[in-house]
Amino acid sequence: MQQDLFSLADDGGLAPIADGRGRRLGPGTVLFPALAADIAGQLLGEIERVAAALPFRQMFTPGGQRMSVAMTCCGPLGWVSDRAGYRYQGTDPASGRPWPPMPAAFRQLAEEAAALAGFSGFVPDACLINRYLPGARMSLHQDRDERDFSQPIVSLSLGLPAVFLLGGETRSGPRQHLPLTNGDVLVWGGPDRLRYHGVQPVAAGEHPLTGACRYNLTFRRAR
Ligand code: MD3
Ligand code: FE
Repeated sequence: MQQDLFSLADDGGLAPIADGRGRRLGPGTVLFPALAADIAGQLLGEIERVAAALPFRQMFTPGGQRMSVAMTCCGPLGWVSDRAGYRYQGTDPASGRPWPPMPAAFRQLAEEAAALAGFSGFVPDACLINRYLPGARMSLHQDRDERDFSQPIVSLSLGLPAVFLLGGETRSGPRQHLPLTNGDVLVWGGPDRLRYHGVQPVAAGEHPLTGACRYNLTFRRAR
């Protein structure tokens, strides 16, 4: 598997990989600090174009709770949550129309980061864009609506910082607290693909690029 390309650290992690830009956080998890910082402005422009076509909205959990994070999607498939459950589908349920196309700069970044982490050949078919205003959070969960868990997920953070929680394979148990800041790219797959994770409430603040806002993009292979 691709995992063989990884250089496992003797110190239990944090070994530089892929020409020194990445830091290993787990057997299948690599953080690339500020990898996208130089193109953050361009990426934000693309987010604004997607959101002009499909505005951010707060979805509801199957249990009927409104999520604090607002979302939009782009690419062939989008993720939907409502009373019927969680799923990927090819059209926006509100409009019945296809999702906005995935900007080339998004797909390029996702594919490059995945390859740097050892997942060459990753081609995302869905991009979920989460918007966190101060106070918004994401409770501990697994990402398991995708068909093939051998495919990694790539995440990009923009704007205000947040504390990311990285747990294990069960909901209980210890969690790593990991600050994510503007331009950070995180790739996880292989044995880490089903780890529980979440985001602590975003603190109020002002970011020069995004204002009082954090964005997180996740690139997935849903089907
Ligand atoms: C490492 N988003 O959309 S992405 C989500 O910041 C989601 O908006 C978060 O969780 C956000 O489903 C976190 C970073 C992430 C996500 C899942 C992981 C890192 C992970 C699972 C295992 C290991
Ligand atoms: Fe998640």
